[in-house]
Amino acid sequence: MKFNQRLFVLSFLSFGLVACGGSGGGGSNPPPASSSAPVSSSVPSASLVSSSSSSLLASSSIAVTSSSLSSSSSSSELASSSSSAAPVVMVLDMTTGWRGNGTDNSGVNVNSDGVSFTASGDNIGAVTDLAKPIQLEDAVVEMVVNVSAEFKASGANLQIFAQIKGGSWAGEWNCWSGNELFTAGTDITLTCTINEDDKKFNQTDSDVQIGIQAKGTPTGTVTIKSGKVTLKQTASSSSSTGSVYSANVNRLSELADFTIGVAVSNNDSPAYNILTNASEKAVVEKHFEQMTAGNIMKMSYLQNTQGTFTFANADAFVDYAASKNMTVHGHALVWHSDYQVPQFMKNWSGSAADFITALKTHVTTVVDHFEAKGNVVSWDVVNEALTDGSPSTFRADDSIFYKKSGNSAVYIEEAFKAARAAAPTATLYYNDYNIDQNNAKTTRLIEMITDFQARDIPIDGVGFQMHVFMDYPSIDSISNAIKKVVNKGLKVKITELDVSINNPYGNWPASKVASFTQASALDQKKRYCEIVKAYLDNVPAAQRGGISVWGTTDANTWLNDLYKTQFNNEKISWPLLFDNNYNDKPALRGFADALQGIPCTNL
Ligand code: 9MR
Repeated sequence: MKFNQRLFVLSFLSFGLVACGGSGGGGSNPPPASSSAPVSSSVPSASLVSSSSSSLLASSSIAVTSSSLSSSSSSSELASSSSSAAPVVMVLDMTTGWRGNGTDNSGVNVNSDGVSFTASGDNIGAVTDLAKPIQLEDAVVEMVVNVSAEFKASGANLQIFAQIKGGSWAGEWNCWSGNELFTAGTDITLTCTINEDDKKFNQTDSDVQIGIQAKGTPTGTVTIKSGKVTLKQTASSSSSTGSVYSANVNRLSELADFTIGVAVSNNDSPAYNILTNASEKAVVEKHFEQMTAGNIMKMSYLQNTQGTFTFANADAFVDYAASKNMTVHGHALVWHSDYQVPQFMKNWSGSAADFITALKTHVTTVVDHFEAKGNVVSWDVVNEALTDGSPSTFRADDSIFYKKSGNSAVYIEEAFKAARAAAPTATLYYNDYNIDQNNAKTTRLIEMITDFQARDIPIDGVGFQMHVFMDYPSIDSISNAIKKVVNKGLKVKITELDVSINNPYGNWPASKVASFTQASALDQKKRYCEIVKAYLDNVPAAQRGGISVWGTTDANTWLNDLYKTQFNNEKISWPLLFDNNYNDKPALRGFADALQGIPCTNL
């Protein structure tokens, strides 16, 4: 392979570090008394300074830059129109898609450090693909690399390059990194601006491969630890949040050794119906391996009139999941929340014993029905039966189940027993919000578990809903709460994860974030990463029930409804992994970073 070496631009780039913004508050219900104070946010942006110096090659210029650190607050939007100056950042997935480059290469080795290759000759390297259409003119490629002592001693150099995939070397861009730059075993960030004007190639009709290769007479190994490409082009999405960011995640669920799921709509939200909305389908099928019905498996959807079960919608949803090799997390057999409690239960005038029988009939009939399908592998048996505040108790006045069971929480254990009888191998969860705050509610939860275990009530796990804010609750609280459940030997499932940018409980409205800025998006990326990391750090593999996000697109989040009043009808939660147009958000990258053991940053 021949290489054009007309222009070499090399620079070192450093990014500044950052404090996250956000403020404290509660979950889906009233805030705790102990909301944390808001923290101001500032996100330094990276800046690249280049200076030319002469080159050995007449027509080349080599620019070596020193680190440049800017700490100004970033206010750039994730484009709301094509006139925005938002760069499109593509983070290279270091876990898959790489291959050896150059004649007689021996392939690549992908491990937790990144992508390595044996530099056995001139032009041997590693490449990955960027799908067409793309425009790389003036794009900045950054790769963090690490060379072995043998490579350093061989005197060989490195070259970042981009070219048509599988095509000739013509039309290629590349940048030179001389051996003198490397210290064996020390990471170095190589930056290449690909701007050879006379070497443009057709990236609209051809895929591009991008990578790094050894030059000279190399021996030893080179490891690419991470990489990203910042396109010069501005975002062209018409999305209201406007991101055309790519997190470069091929399939989120493939990165985890536990189940990654998502809540989806059906006829409860027709515009986003998983069975008919192609964008919804595409994102769900691409990244997830489990679905939860956002609403349609709740009580009133399945048995609105006593004795008449309506399974058609839920069946279609569960069958669709099966057809895509996805499992289903059943949600929720028993939940007090008014709108989905059937009228016949609300109006119950019979005895407490008969009410419990009716409740058990619901549980048994529903679980039996879906057992027959085989892909409903777990259930939220009882949802949100504990109160907020301190001390936390069983919900009483606002729970029809408690009241109609003779002012008793016995309905909870009866529901678990009925579910176990109908589904001997399904994982049975108690599911709740705010228990991640490691507060009085968490304490009460643990007491309930202890009691259930002592009396052989069949509970297998706890669902942490995890409707959280940017800095509340703290990762420490989340970790400690999770640990308490782990210590009881139960499974932990994050069942309804979302991370709202705005928090109507903490210093509101002074803390309001009015638009979804790049700074917010990157802070959210870090927050997602930290939450997933806390899960990995604190839940042993055998007790991981998985993580599910509560929706796909920011356009269809329950938070848009919940905070209608506080947010003055503005849709300013932006809590999910995909923007209004189903484009990746940095949050998706953050989730993936944690799964791949990549440090959590807002860069
Ligand atoms: O996302 C659900 C939303 O569409 C419904 O209107 C709402 C009804 O209260 O329920 C939402 O989902 C809830 C889930 O079932 C239980 N945990 C809290 C979720 C958000 O409210």
